[in-house]
Amino acid sequence: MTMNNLTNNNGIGVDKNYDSDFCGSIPLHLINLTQPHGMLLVLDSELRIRQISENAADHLGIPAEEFLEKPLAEYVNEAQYEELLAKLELRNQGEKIPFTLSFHTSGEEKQFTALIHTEPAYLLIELEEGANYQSHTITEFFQQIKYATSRLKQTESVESIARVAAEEIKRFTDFDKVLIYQFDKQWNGTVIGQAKEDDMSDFMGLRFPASDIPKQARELYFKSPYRLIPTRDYTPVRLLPVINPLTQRFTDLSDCNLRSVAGVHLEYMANMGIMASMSLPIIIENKLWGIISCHHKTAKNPDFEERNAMELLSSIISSQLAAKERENVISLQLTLRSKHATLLEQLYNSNSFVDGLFHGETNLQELLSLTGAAVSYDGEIKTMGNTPPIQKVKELVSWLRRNSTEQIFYTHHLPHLYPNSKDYKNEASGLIAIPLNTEQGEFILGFREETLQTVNWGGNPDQAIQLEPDGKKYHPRNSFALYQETVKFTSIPWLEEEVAAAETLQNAVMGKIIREKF
Ligand code: BLA
Repeated sequence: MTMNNLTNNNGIGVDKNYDSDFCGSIPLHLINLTQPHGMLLVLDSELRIRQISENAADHLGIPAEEFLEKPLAEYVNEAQYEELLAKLELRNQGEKIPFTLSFHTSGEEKQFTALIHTEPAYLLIELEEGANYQSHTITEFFQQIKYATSRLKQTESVESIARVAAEEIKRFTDFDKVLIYQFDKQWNGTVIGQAKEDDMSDFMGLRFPASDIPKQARELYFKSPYRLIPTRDYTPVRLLPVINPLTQRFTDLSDCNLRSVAGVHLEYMANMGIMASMSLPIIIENKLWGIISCHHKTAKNPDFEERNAMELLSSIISSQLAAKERENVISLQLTLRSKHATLLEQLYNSNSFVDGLFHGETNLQELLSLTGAAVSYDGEIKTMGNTPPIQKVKELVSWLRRNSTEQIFYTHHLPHLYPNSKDYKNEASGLIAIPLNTEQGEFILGFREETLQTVNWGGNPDQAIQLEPDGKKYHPRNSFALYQETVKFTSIPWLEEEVAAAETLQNAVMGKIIREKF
């Protein structure tokens, strides 16, 4: 495997933190507003209606106020009500329970898909019209998911999983565009898989700044398996009464599907030229690895079964990606371990540890994918490959001595931390310093050359937040057209596994030094 397999999306060189506190502090959960494609009911422990979304009349033909303080049992199918009670008996706190609920309010029975959220002080019921169980058969779904899974299993790399995942979700849902979006360490993200209609703009390979999906929005993916906005063109619906009488606060809508959307994001969707959007998390080892983002030019509201199937697909995709990443790590570890074993043997059989590191079947440069290396030991500097001039290495060693501890120090943008090194960026934009004796200025130094990288942003990230002159109103950027940034003074980043290999090497060399000395 080449190193690039693991590093091409590691956010090389993007030093600027685009994770905006400003966007991150927009409250999403205490907004007291819902989207109108469903209704929200807040019930007390006796299942009386204590708060209701004002659009009740649109869905049930009776003004919202009339429902307040009434028992839910008064309006719904009796058998279903009994079933609901039984389900509530078995519930776990925080669990969402989906089922069908029929209301008889306007002379006829109207079927809703209901989702119950249990909170300590109350129950939330979200109701959406049109439980359309006839539209798909279970067999149809099962076949489609089975087909998608078998295609995913045949893939060879993270990139091909992303491509197949986008294709399969698009085929399954008919969204106009489906994107697989991977976060980097700084929460910027890159589109690594795409399937789209021809007239949709091409986002493949584009990077988007962290502020586009701020922290609190990212965290909600741990509470809700998807975020669905069937249309951005809607009038938000208020809850009646405004304050939840059971808590004397606004009702927390964190994990409600119907939660109304932050204005800035609705504008963002308009700027992207889409009307509907749905996103699902890719969670690996309890971390948000990425999202599956689906766009549609016109309004679109996948039904409950479709959403459930998408949830299932997204977890299958997550586990395929997790397995592939794990495989990549193991294969890199194996390569490093085998080089390491050879190097250790060489080290022990050589006259001096420097000889052992520099000469033989393998060497330090190969082990850590360096473009140059130096050893500062016993008052002398020895080098291999392309390195800064000896005098400069000496100065670098003094800097390290003043600033570093006994721990391994590594950076893939040395010139940002130590501006004097700009002169030799071609040899050492990346540095790994393995201390042997920091006080004496004894180090093994690994260098990586500058790797100029072009980052393709979806719109200028420095213009991601547009503040109006009043300093209060703000907008998202209005162009997602390619904006290229050339990142200078950086090398290919160091992988965790390489740093671990450097640590093992440090111990081995220390052992060798002790034996050389005594
Ligand atoms: C929400 N931003 C989101 C969401 C996505 C994105 C996926 C979740 C809601 C959804 O699924 O539509 C961003 N969508 C993307 C990106 C791609 C994509 C990057 O398809 C790339 C392919 N947004 C801004 C600015 C702010 C901001 C400047 O551009 C803040 C000032 C905030 N984005 C913002 C907020 C939400 C959001 C607050 C949450 C909206 C909500 O859930 O109500």
